[in-house]
Amino acid sequence: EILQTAKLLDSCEAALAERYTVHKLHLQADPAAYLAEIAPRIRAHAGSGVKGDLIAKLPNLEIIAGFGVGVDNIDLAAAKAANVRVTNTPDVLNDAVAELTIGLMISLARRIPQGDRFVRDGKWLNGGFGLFSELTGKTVGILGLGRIGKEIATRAQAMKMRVVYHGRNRQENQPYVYYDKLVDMARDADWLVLIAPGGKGTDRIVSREVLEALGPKGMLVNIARGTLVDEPAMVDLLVNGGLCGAALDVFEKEPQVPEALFSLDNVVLAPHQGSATHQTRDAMGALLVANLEAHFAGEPLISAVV
Ligand code: 8YV
Repeated sequence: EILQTAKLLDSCEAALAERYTVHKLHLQADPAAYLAEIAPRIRAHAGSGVKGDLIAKLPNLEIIAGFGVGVDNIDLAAAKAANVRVTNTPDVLNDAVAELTIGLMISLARRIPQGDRFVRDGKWLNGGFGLFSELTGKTVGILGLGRIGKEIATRAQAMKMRVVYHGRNRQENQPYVYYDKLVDMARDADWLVLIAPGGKGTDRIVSREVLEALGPKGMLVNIARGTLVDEPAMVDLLVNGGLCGAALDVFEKEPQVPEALFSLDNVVLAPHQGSATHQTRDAMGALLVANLEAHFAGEPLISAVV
């Protein structure tokens, strides 16, 4: 018997229902009472967003199969302490996220969403739209040259950009220049792309100082987690010209987005859709299920975090 506490992709829910007895806590009239009754029978949790107090209520929990590569919304320490395995869905979303990153960058540089509105609003009839910047020849600094970061780097090179990176460590066999200080990379780069994991280790790593180093000509792209950025400082700099622009797929308190951004022309906003394609979400769902199957068959987990 497995537990779900939020809706999952339809194809993933169907695959789970074929294999397991699934309890959907989020659909219960009295979730607390329902949980108290089924808790001892639950051996797995399907989906991310698992706090330590839920783990504590499930004495026979063996595994949390997360949906997503990021595990910042699963209490890994509590899982480890309770001897509960945790899996995520890495790799299968690399291309989709990298693709959207480049899409957002071109959208921001060339003002594609604004141009669309300009045409729809009939403003073209009164004159041209304007001239903007392009990616060609610019330097992009990538924060987090992991699996997705490398896919972004390859695509940025295809856009004739120069790629540099910052992360905890310099990586062997990478053709890109490494910066051991984020602030130095931000100062030298035209674009700063964030694709590092969320969680305590990266909380507001993109501080006001880093944003000021990126500066009035700098473009920020966040495709990772809102928590990486000092969001109030970012908004302030975007409003006051301290940053040239930002393309943001993620925010600190989703789905809340700072309203000050809505009226800005130098910003492109997206609703956390990096992995949101049919093929990628289906693959993520299939990997979640495959991890559960491996676990219950006593086989090695495919993508274990804990
Ligand atoms: C979400 C993501 O998981 O993989 C991640 O870490 O942020 C996304 O793919 C997705 O929005 C599902 O909720």
